Amino acid sequence: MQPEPTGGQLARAPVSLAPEMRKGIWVVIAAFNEERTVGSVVRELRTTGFPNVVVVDDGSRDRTRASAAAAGASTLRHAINRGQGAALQTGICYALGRGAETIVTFDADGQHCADDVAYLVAPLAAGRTAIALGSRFAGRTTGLPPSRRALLHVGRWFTWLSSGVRLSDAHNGLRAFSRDAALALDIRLDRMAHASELIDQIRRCGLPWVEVPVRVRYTAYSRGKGQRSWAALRIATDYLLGKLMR
Ligand SMILES: Nc1nc2c(ncn2[C@@H]2O[C@H](COP(=O)(O)OP(=O)(O)OP(=O)(O)O)[C@@H](O)[C@H]2O)c(=O)[nH]1
Ligand SMILES: [Mg+2]
Repeated sequence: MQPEPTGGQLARAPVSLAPEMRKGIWVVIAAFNEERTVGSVVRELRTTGFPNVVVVDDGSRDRTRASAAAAGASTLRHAINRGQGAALQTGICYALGRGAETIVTFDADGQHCADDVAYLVAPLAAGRTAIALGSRFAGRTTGLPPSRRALLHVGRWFTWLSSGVRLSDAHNGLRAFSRDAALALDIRLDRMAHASELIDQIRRCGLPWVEVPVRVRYTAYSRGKGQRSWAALRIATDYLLGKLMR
């Protein structure tokens, strides 16, 4: 059996975040049927120095919530499966209510690396921006299937055409928001189209953003569970309908 990718290294200068800054960071994880990975994701974040983690169990049929809680996360649960956008908005509202100064969104399927969070938050800590968007194409991916890579590039062009915002990676779940930016944004598209909706809102609100190179590791598990190619059509339809109904 092939060993699972670790995410590898990225050439970049080390960053250090002041303990006060770390205390104000809340990591929000939307999770749907992720009992196999969510516990280790939460543990990795907490041992990397990010103690405040909230997992929103999005109507899972497995032990996602129990695994997250056992690993030390605060947990919330949607009684029915509503989609990643809705789960993120639930978690962001919770984190704001707990006084978060910075909010980081992070996937539950083990694709992100906890030590990328410091790199994502560093430009916010330095007062250079209000939003940092993780980019796997400015950074590094391991195990990404060619068909998925092609689709992600189509997604970038789609976002560029529809929002006028040119990103190197438009659908990366790893992002950081200042408190004020999180208060200004409001995810209304419940499912995966929220990623394009967020870019639209960032542009409309005139919020400053930067892209930050991060790693995304596709494992056999995450490839098996992740988005199917046909889902892109549904995402585009949801997004365009959302734009019409705004
Ligand atoms: N698929 C799916 N994921 C959800 C849902 N609600 C929350 N999530 C979480 O959203 C995160 C991203 O889901 P993925 O399906 O892996 O989407 P992705 O990472 O953009 O797509 P891939 O690149 O194919 O992995 C994971 O942490 C999921 O557990 C839901 O209703 N469906
Ligand atoms: Mg995934």
